[in-house]
Amino acid sequence: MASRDASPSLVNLPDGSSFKIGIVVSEWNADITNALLSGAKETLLKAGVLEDNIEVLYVPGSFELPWGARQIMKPGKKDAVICLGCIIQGETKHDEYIAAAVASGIMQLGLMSGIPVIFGVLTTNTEEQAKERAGGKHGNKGSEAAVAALQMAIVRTGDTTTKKRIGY
Ligand code: DLZ
Repeated sequence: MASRDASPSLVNLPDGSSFKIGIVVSEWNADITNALLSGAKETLLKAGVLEDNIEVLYVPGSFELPWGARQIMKPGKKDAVICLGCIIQGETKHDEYIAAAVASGIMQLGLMSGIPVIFGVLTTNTEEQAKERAGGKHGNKGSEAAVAALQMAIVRTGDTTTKKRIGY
């Protein structure tokens, strides 16, 4: 299975105390996306991000995530935006169309705005696989998205001396 060298729970968690983070959450498969949201918020708070500096916006489905991200980032007001969704394969190819559009939209928005937009969208074959990645045996991808957001916020500031925390 593809993975990073170390689980985000083991790497040094960046200091997020100066950051403002937006989180956009899809309401489709809400039990999964709310678990991703819990993981993301928990990680941001552990990194020192202030609760008041975490803004959450719900959108109807994953297809609307790029629009929501554009809405929440209000140029200059966010250091990173996290998109959380869960697209599960069905009888038709809807999952492929939605996932491709969301990935492309998120990438374009990040490049155009200069604000990192993080892809925290599960694209699984089954609900069981999604549960395993939303606090199950494969960890919580919302938490991993939060770590990516913090890392990218630091890269964006160009401040590579930002203090690191050890574990969490
Ligand atoms: C319509 C739809 C379907 C069939 N499946 C999903 C899904 O698995 N995950 C998800 O996040 N959203 C799904 N949607 C909703 C679309 O993302 C979108 O909200 C609607 O097509 C309205 O634009």
